[in-house]
Amino acid sequence: MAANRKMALIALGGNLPAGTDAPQVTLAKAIGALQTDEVALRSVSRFFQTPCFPAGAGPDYVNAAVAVETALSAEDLLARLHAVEAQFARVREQRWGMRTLDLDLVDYDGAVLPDAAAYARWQGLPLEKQMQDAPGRLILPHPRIQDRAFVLVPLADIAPRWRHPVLQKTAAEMLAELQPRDVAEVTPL
Ligand code: PH2
Ligand code: MG
Ligand code: MG
Repeated sequence: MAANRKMALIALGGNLPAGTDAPQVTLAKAIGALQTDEVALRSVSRFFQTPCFPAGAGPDYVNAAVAVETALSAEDLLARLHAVEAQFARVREQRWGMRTLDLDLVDYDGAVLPDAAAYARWQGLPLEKQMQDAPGRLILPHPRIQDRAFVLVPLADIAPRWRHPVLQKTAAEMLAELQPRDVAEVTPL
């Protein structure tokens, strides 16, 4: 791999079968497919069963997280994630709709994109706006990390000391601030 490698964190999720594959099978296959000459897998979390958010909007998800080391730019890594999603039969219909595979770029080497002001706008969006408005470009770190047990539990599994570049809290600290009830619902498979 090229000398200029970056660490990235990716959240995985799925709540629909892809053909005959259950979500956990799809996730495992996707982790395999992610790896190329330019994307090296560094760690993989346990897989967790998580209640669908928003509650009642669909079947439970399987969620996980991986850390990779990559020679790709953030944009090229995102394009690669979308290509792997497409490979596993994801059809992008509805924002936050049910899906066979969702690969979200959570962190790319601590980058704040497109800039701190735009990040703050996305992070502060009320829930109903979050559901309507999809950002036209890559926002990093992922604006919802600190709110979601289904992201933070897998993340804390592989990178408890990773520090959010804007909030300046570690994954373990953000997890400790969630409602214990929400955290308890995220159960290892
Ligand atoms: N992803 C969503 C919407 N809702 N719920 C759970 N439990 N896990 C997810 O990964 C998830 C979700 C949008 O990407
Ligand atoms: Mg996504
Ligand atoms: Mg997602």
